[in-house]
Order: sequence, then structure tokens, then C-alpha cells
Amino acid sequence: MARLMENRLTQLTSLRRGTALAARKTSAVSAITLCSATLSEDGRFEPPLGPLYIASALESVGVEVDFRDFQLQEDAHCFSGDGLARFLLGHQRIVAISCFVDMLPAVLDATRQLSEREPETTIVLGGPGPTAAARRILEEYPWIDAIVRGEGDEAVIELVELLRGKRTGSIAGVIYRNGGNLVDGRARARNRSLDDLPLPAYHLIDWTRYDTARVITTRGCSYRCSFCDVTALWGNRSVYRDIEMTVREMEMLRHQYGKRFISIVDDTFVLNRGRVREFCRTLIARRSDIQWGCFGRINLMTAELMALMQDAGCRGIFYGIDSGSQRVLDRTVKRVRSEDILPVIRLSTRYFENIEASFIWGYPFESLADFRKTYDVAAQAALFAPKVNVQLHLLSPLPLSPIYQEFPKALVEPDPADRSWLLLPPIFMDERAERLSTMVRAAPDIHPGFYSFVSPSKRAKRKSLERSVSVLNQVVGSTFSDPRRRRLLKRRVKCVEREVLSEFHSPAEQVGAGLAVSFFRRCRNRDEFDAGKKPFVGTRGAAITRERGRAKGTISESQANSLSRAKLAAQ
Ligand code: B12
Ligand code: SF4
Repeated sequence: MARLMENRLTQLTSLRRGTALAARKTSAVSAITLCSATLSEDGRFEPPLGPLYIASALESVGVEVDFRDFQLQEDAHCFSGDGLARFLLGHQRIVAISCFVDMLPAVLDATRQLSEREPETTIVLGGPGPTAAARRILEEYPWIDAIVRGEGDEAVIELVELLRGKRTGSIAGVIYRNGGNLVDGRARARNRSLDDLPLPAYHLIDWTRYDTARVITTRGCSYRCSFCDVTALWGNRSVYRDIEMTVREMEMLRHQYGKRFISIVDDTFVLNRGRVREFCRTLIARRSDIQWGCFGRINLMTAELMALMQDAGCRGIFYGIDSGSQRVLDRTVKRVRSEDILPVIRLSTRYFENIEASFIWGYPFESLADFRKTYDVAAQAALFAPKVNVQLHLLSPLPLSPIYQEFPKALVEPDPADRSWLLLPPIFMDERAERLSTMVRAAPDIHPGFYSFVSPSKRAKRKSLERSVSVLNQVVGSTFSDPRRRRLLKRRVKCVEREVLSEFHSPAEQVGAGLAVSFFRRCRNRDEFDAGKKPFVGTRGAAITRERGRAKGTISESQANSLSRAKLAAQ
């Protein structure tokens, strides 16, 4: 079997290497299958904005788009490409796929299968996943024909022209196969007039399948946090959309598609505070009646700004706090003062309903003392649960992030004990992912995000995290035997919440208690949302839900099941 596969691959390689992309498919390009392969994080669905912008661009040059959103497929997962390969059946001769790093191995596995089935298919990748390692992907995986790096709205049109035989040579922002060579275009200058772009192709999706909507008001972020790879995607330039036009788009999503809650997905929405004020005032003046969430930044928040954002409908905010240690904050070029973190969190609780406070641990230069500082801050933030939900992630080295460039040799496979804290799927630990883990091990430079870093005193750090999980389990477990606590599954009972939060004293325990209190809120919110009573309030990285807890092992299978039973009993 393995030999057969090897032969097939060799044939495929020579076929790909021997044929120029443009020469192979110059027939009229009238239709393309465009697939978003990004999964939903917590079982709630938002339309995939980037692919919808690409769909609009394609339609503008007369291409019919067969649009598919893999997240909507029942039991879609990222541990093999089989499901995605099936999902793509009946595709057009050209297949374009969008993904983030987490799905890249599955996308490569699926496209290999697809290309074995139908070698004449042209396969194009785009989005944050393939962008950073585009050249290496084409070198390593011969069935991929082209990759669009970063912003794709204009580049994809030029790629269509190439496929139509209307142009030759390199294309800025695109790398493609030409016989045995790779034609690597220079970096594409960022689009400065986003208002000239057509709106995302919202007409291509079935809105009844999506819970909330999403807009982007600014592309790019001018910070350079060393663990982040947005620079690879957008460079360091922030380009703004016209405020009035953005607000009108939000109103359309509200009125035409019935989505009252909208996620603003700008990397750092509050980057330009003058603009945020104008945006809020426009929403208020137009009485838009929209609720929204966004990404904040500790060093840019003031009480006045928060109050205005609240008046304009902001309900949820996400803070990438990333460390409680000033040494680590400085080392990662975060441009945040550690002493500002808690006051801003505290202030945020006055104005917003849901605050995600995301921390990272496992930096190659993070001492145990640094880690403890992070835990101290996280524990104090956790005391504001359920308004504040603490997230703790093990650092995932993204390709092209400065930190990975600095420590390329410090990659280690994550320990099974770290499973609950991984940002990307645990493909080295999941038996369904055997093929993908082999692929990742063969090219760690393309997929470094699945690894973690060698970091000092990891065992001691893990102990604190394990203590947090054990308290979380203990509190969730106690709902079965304690009728007072069981009430938290149904409604907010502040005195019981306070009791849970004051029961524990070490930072690790307080974090666990805070996670439990936030977890109860998620359960309640989910029910209310499902019953159509109120919009779900959340932002990216939304907290621990039962499903996610179960999937990641934060909450044991039996506890998750018993929790459902307890909820039923409480109703
Ligand atoms: C919303 C969002 C999510 C949603 C995605 C839901 C969905 N179905 O799409 C959720 C919450 C699920 C999510 C999850 C994750 N996310 Co996220 N997410 C975002 C966010 C905030 C916005 C994405 C967006 O809509 N952008 C706006 C559009 C216009 O940009 P775009 O999608 O990049 O599309 C442009 C280009 O990439 C390109 N393009 C895109 N697709 C295609 C396809 C083709 C064929 C072509 C030619 C071009 C092309 O053209 C588009 C227009 O110019 C971005 C940050 C950001 N501001 O982009 C992070 C971001 C994409 N996420 C990131 C990460 C790391 C993740 C996670 C993997 C880890 C995590 N928890 O953060 C998880 C995945 C785990 C999982 N699935 O459970 C990273 C990506 C890193 C990388 N190199 O892949 C980003 C950049 C944030 C960051 N700075 O770390 N995320
Ligand atoms: S982590 Fe956030 S603020 Fe820092 S560079 Fe990335 S997007 Fe910008």
C-alpha cells in the first residue's frame, strides 16, 4: 500500500513539475470552487470573511464561485484530510482553499487525495495558513499549484488572468509552479483603498446557518509582538476603511441578514483611538442598535473610550495580555506595562459584559519567576469571573513570527500533559492524525505552530496549571451534589459565585475557580442564545465551553456528560 502510494506520488510529482500552470489550464476559467477550511472554535458559526472577499473579487471578473464552508459540515475536524476531500467532491477544475495554520496539514492531506483522484485539478491556496511558508509548501507538496500570499483581493484576479492565458510572468503576492520552476512574485504592495473593494459575497452563504456576523474595519496592525505573525499577512501597515461605509455594512448585516451581534475582527480595533471615537459616535448618531465585540489593547484603553464604546453597543472585548512579567512583555516587544493590566481589566468590567483575558506561557526565555507573575495577574483577573474569562495558552511558534525566527532550534513536541493549553490541535497525540503528524514531523519549518518551545522549569509550570484544572473540575463536579451551586447552571447567583471565588487562595486555585464560574456563564449564555433570547456575547477565542473543554480534556468526558444531566435536572 505504502509502495503504491509512493509510486502515485512520484507520478504526480513529475506531472506537476513537467507542466506549467498557465499552459496546463488556459481554457476559459468560468467557475472555481472556493472553500473556507477554517473551523469554528466553539461550535458557533461566523461567516468566513476573507474567503467571501475573494469570492467577490472572482465574481467581479466573471468567475462563477462554487462557495463551500467546511465548518458547517457535520463532524468536520482537523485531524485528517479525509472529511475535507469528501466535502470537496463535485468540485470545479480549479479549487481554491483558504485556511489558518491549524488546518494547513489537513488541507494538504485533502488536496493530495483530490489531486490523486483528479490530477487535472488546479489547486490554489490562500489565507494566513499557507502565507508564511508559501515557497516551502510548493517545494514540499508537489500537488499544490499556486499560493496567494497575504491580501488576496487583487492578486487572485491576476492569477485568473494567468490561468486564462491573458498574462505571463510573475504576479506580485503569488508564487506558482511553472514546469520544474517556481515563479515567485515580489511582495504585493498593500491595498490602500479598501473602500473600492466590493463587499464580501454575502449572497453566497445561507445566513440561517450562522450565529453572528463579522466585519473588518482596519486591515493590519502596526505593533510587532514577537510571537505574532500578522506582519507576514499584512505587513506592518494599518489601512482603514471609511467609517460610514463600515457602519452601513453592519446595518445591512443587522437588517438584511438579521444578525444583531457582530464581531469586529480588526487585529487591534482600538489602534487609532480618534477613529474609534468617530466610529462609536456614528453608530450612536444613526441609532444602529447593533451589539459588537472587538480586540482591545491594554495600553490604549481609557475610561472615556470604554464608556463611549459601551454606548455604541460594544459588549465584548478581547485582551491579548500575554504575560504578567514586565521582563517577558519587554522581550516580546508587547509595549504594555504590567502594572496597567489589572486596572484596565477592572475598569473594563464596568463597561463590558464579557472580557476575555488571554495569557501565554512557555516562552523560551520565561523563568519560573516570570511564569508566577503571569499566574498572579491571571488569578486576580479570574476573581472578576464570570465577566472576565481567563485563557491560558501554551506558546505556539507561528512561522515567520520573530520569536520562531529567533529560536528555530528550540522546538519540542508538546507533552501530552499540555494538551489542554495548546493553541493548535494536538495532532501528535490524536490517533486520527497519524498521517498529519508524519507530515508535520517531516517539515517542522512549515508547521512549527504544532510544536512548543523548550522553556525553563516546564514541569513546575505544569504543576500550577494542573492545580487550576483540578479546581475547575472540583467546582464543576460539586454542582452535582450541591443544590446551591447547581443554581448557577440556570441563572446568575452572585453570592454563590462569590463563595466559589473566595474558597480558594493560591493563584493556581483562583484561576481554576474563575474558569469554573465563567464556564457556568457559558452554559447559561448558550441556552439563552439557543432559545433566541439574547445575542451571544463573545469574541475570538471565546472561553471554555463544555464541548471545547471536553475536546481539549479540560473537563473529563464523564464530567461533561454529568454536567448535561445536572443541567437537565436543574430545569
Ligand atoms: C475571526 C478569526 C478567527 C475565527 C475564524 C472563524 C472562521 N470561520 O473564519 C476563530 C475564532 C474560529 C479563529 C480561530 C483561530 N484563529 Co483566528 N483569527 C480570526 C481573525 C480575528 C479574523 C479573520 C478575518 O476574518 N480576517 C479578515 C479577512 C479579510 O482577512 P483574511 O481572512 O486573512 O483574508 C484575506 C487574506 O488572508 C487572503 N485570503 C484568505 N483566504 C484566501 C483564499 C484564497 C484562495 C486566496 C487567493 C486568498 C485568501 O485574502 C483575504 C482578503 O484580502 C484573524 C485576525 C485578522 N484580523 O485577520 C485571526 C487569525 C487569522 N487567527 C489566527 C489563529 C492563530 C487562530 C487559531 C489557529 C488559534 C487561536 N485560537 O487564535 C484558531 C483556530 C482554532 C480553531 N479553529 O478552533 C491567526 C492566524 C495565524 C496563521 N498564520 O494562520 C490570526 C491572523 C490572528 C493572529 N494574529 O494570531 N480565528
Ligand atoms: S499580537 Fe495583536 S497587537 Fe501584537 S502584533 Fe499581533 S495583532 Fe498586533
